[in-house]
Amino acid sequence: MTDLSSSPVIDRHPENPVLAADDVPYHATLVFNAGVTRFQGRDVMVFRNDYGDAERKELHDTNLGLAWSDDGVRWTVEAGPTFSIRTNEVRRAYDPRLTVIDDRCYMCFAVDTRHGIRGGIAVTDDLHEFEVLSLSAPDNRNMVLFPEKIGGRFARLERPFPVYGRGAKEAFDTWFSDSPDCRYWGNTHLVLGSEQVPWANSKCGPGAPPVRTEKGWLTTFHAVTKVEDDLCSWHSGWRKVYTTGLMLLDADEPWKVIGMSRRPLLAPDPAYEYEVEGYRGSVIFPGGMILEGDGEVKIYYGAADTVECLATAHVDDLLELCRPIE
Ligand code: BMA
Repeated sequence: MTDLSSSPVIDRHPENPVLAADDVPYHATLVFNAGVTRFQGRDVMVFRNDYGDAERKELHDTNLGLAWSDDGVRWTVEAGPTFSIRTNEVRRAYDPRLTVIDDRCYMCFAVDTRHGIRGGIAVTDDLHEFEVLSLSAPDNRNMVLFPEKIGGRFARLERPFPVYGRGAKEAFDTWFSDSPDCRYWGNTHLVLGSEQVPWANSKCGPGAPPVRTEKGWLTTFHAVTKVEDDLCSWHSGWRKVYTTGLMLLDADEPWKVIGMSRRPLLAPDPAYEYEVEGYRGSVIFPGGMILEGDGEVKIYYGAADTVECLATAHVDDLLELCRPIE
């Protein structure tokens, strides 16, 4: 099997997980795949909560929880969930991603609908009242917004999943689109084909929203490696390892990859996210990235589709990993 180990430049936080079901003051079972950003002077997290009966390994529904922090490590969860978009057509929203643009907080999310999976974008000024700006055509998800307009336009990464067009394989890729108003999207470009990720043999897609550095946009992506043996999971037959990759995108034409890590930045650790008694072991899914003034980068990720964790690295080390791709 390909070497799926983490880069030595990244450290898992000693207090991981930074958020788990026990921290939530309402019915919570799997708390993971959160969006995290800094908004109005505090760190804010919107997390996915799949709830049900953990002992029976049954899930009943999903909502999105809201938490705040002053240090990015200890989080206080609000009394009830936030944002809901449920209708007869839309079953649930999940995998939120947060980006602050011009002092407003935007949230990308996926929705399962009766007619496919769609990527949504909403905007809020308080994390309680949201205005939905757009919902893509199916199937699309893992959308993330860049934290600034580029050439005067909102910009996003996304992962459509063309089953027929990609030969009925899960060979899904990372794409770019932009928009004058966050409602109408176009100017679509391929960013990263899954075949360009040396350690993956399946799909890749956006992770956390990008951060600006002096060399370009630094961003994580998720990459999937299918393996032959069953992995530790609530349900048998789970054979996908989710890792986190890293790439650097051109500042002005962000569909151009300047460099990419040759190996995973974060891969499930055997004693940690891999064999954890969780929903799907061997899954790491990044959803939040904060660049501090001193160069520390905080990366928040869902682990084993069960808890939310934090890892840190120095921005210079991350930029160093991003080598030109073939
Ligand atoms: C994907 C999504 C993610 C999840 C991942 C691993 O299809 O559902 O939310 O983390 O699978 O289970």
